Amino acid sequence: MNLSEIASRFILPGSVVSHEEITTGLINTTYVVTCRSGSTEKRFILQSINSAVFPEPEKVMENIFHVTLHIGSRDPGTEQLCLIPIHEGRSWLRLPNNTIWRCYPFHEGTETFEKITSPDLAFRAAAAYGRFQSRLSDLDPSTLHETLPNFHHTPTYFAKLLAAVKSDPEERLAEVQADVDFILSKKCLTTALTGAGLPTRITHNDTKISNILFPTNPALPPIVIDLDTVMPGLALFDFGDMVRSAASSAAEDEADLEKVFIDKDMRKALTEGYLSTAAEFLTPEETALLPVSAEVLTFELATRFLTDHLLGDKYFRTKYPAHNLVRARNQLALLKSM
Ligand code: GN1
Ligand code: MG
Repeated sequence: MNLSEIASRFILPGSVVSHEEITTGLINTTYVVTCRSGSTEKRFILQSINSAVFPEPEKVMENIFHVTLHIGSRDPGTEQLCLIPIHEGRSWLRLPNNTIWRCYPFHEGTETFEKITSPDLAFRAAAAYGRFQSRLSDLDPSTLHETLPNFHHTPTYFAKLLAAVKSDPEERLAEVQADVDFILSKKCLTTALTGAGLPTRITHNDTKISNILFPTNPALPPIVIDLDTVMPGLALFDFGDMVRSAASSAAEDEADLEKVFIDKDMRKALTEGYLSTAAEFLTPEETALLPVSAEVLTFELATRFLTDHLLGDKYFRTKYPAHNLVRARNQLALLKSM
């Protein structure tokens, strides 16, 4: 089935006139599809879920369905992510080969950033992620599937790195021994969040800065996208990952490590923005651990990238052979600057 045929299974206006792949995400396959009805063109996002990463993609869709419905009902006036149903009524499409596709309206008049440059945007992004958690704070976390068990359980990633170091299937260890040693020296970070007895909430779990759509009209609130990993988690997974991503002076795969460090003004703006919407539900214990959460999430992603490099780049999509190593070293440089 080609892309236009897949698109035509969703309730879209008119016929598909073009489509283009977007390759910024590291996991799923994403297209922008343009439909024409009469003289009007409208764009949509059509995306298939990577089933190597998400073994139960329909549970991912059930979570997204549940969460978008809840947010939509709590805040009907604002533009949110919403699923476009297929003609048979469901909010996603399952093909005979078990691939799952979903379709969203393309939010025109918005922009995304791989790297953020103004504290004002940082504040708005952080307030949006805090608002996202806040809107879900009256939904019971146990009503969502844990689609990726232990997704931010840092000790699990640490153990996976140790196993990869031991097996070294691609014989890449010698080249990265210093990186491995640095990670081992930071082992105490592994349990800083998961061992702290913090409350389980509904969290986004992938709060990188490129998962926010900023309306070009600054009066409008940002839109949180990429809800694949929405599930029970700790509030600080989201805060830490957001600081990791948005307060870095450089893109996640900048290879010149001199350019990679934490931007303290940006971190301050993110903290203030997050607290502007999250302070109402955070416990004092959570608030106290905000600073360390950025270190934990940076450490965790460095560990994940390095493990994937050792295992032969099986998880994260790469654009060149040592891409995951570059990413891992980038995150380690960021961590050292925190
Ligand atoms: C992946 O799907 P995407 O590209 O937004 C990853 C995140 C990482 C991120 C790093 C399901 O996110 O955990 O932080 O790459 N998502 C999954 O860019 O593993
Ligand atoms: Mg994602």
